[in-house]
Amino acid sequence: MAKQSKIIITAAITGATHTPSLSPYFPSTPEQIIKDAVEAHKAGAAVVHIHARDPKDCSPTPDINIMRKIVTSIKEQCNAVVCITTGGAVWMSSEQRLAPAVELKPELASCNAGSVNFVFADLAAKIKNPKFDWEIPYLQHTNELVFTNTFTGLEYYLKTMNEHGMRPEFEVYDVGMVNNIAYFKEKGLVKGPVYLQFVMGILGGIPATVDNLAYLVKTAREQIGDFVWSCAAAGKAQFPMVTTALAMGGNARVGLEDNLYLKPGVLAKSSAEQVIQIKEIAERLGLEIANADEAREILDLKGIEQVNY
Ligand code: KMH
Ligand code: ZN
Repeated sequence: MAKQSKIIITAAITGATHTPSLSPYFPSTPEQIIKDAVEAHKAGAAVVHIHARDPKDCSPTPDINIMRKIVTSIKEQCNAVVCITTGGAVWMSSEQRLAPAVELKPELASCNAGSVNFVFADLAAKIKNPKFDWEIPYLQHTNELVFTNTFTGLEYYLKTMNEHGMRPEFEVYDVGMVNNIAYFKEKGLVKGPVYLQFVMGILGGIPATVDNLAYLVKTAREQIGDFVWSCAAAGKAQFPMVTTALAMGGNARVGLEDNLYLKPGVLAKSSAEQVIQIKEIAERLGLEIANADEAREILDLKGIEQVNY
């Protein structure tokens, strides 16, 4: 596969981990998610990764109509590549998680490449006066849950994505998941180019270290062969890891889904602030930033005119 000429910056906007009381800048209503995504794109993010949240209480929701409203408004305001989540929240069923992507048929959709403990209970201790009653029990409950992605589920997700021309963005939380992707590639269910998002530092997954990132990339080269890759990391590991990824020839994911801070002790006022910071770092490394259409080229996406929203 030809060396990538420009790097893809992804902005993951809201996710299903952080809750509104953890930061006054956290985008947790549909309007705030739309605004943060469009600003992040204007700041240099070719791709925006989108989860839906309920306007009533800012909680993660599988509601297709809310997701449609968010991605439609983003499309009306810019030509960013929208990556719709199929991970949703840890408590959602496999069907609930996949339904928005099936209905809206985006160019890119996340595909979580295996099961993992996905624990962020310790965040609860940071909330003194919760805005909503659900926040603290929601965070603490992750101690009880497993983020389930069975082989049957993965096969169903891949067949569904292939059927609707969606490119899977494989979320890889640990090295065993590289082998899972290789297994489904062998079965002919993974169509090229293979796009890996190494999501590091989740409690339950691979720790966010440089050695581990090198190990993930090495294992993927051995098991998968050609692939495009990107790196994201939780919390304070975010910028050290995504900077390392750029130096290693990878791409970068930032955004308030993964980290609420711009630097230790300084809350980020938007995902765009993190995009601007990683863009500066990339340019100092002599790298050029791909715009949305160049990202479409690199990932061989079906095109924004082919989506169903
Ligand atoms: N919220 C996590 C449980 C995805 O977007 O596909 C999963 C997640 C991954 O955010
Ligand atoms: Zn996500």
